[in-house]
Amino acid sequence: MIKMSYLVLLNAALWGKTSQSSNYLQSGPELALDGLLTSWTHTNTETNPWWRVDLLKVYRVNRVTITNRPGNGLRINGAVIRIGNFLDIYNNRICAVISTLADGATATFSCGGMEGRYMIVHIPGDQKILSLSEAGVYGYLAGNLAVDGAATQSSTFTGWFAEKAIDSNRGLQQNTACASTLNQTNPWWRLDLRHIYRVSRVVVTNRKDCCTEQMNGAEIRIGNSLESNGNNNPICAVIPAIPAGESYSYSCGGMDGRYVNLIIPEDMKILTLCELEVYGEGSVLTTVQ
Ligand SMILES: *[C@@H]1O[C@H](CO)[C@@H](O)[C@H](O)[C@H]1NC(C)=O
Ligand SMILES: [Ca+2]
Repeated sequence: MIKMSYLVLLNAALWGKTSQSSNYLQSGPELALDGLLTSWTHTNTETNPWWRVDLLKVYRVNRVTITNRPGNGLRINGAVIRIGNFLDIYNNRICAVISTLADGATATFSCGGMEGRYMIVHIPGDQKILSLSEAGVYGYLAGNLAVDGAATQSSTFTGWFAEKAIDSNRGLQQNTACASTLNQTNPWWRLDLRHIYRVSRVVVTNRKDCCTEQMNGAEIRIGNSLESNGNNNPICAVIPAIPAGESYSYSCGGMDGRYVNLIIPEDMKILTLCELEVYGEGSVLTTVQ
């Protein structure tokens, strides 16, 4: 038996909130996300009907999938797929136009990383009905993943809590926006992203006011193990030094992990960190056998 791990790109639409221009009978907008090809959304016959999913966060959308209803499939002809951040659907950019799609068929539309919180399907024109059996949105989370995580560290210098390195404040105005350990052996800081991500890069900001060497030699480690407090996970990079108040980006080339650690593996060291940002793919690792 081969045991393998692989990344399953989740359909980001699944946790989104749906709406549409009108509901014909009980055919609500959520029926495009119930996984069933035998149920479909259905607007009234109207001018410019639309369907929308709010992904709740901004994604870089690589592709959209649309499954047509099993009958009357010609109604989809001319439907427009848009991605963007605007509630006014026509302000969002067009990813694709569906010329035609066979009854019950699924088509994939490449959106090339268009950024948006909303994916909209609409049909321009009068006397139109919009029906979708299923819709999918696949892509990457666009923002800093760290802000939804939880931080902890090996020890805390008065008031310099671990969370201050994920408070979206790089601490350049006041150093109270930074985290710091006590002077100790192997000081470490850990971020729990709460889900497994494929990390493309980590951005680390050093303090500006003084003591810039309190980052030197820190290893950035990423993985899923909490062995040794997560400090045995694979290394993405070692930070030789970061100038005062600067933010350095470390490319991790798609390391998979839920935990991101910084550790200085030395005696009598203080680890100080003003901000740590994580960027990567919003997907989940699944183990199958
Ligand atoms: C850490 O403690 C050692 C031993 O007391 C001391 O020599 C060293 O200067 C301290 N480091 C810092 C950065 O305070
Ligand atoms: Ca901060």
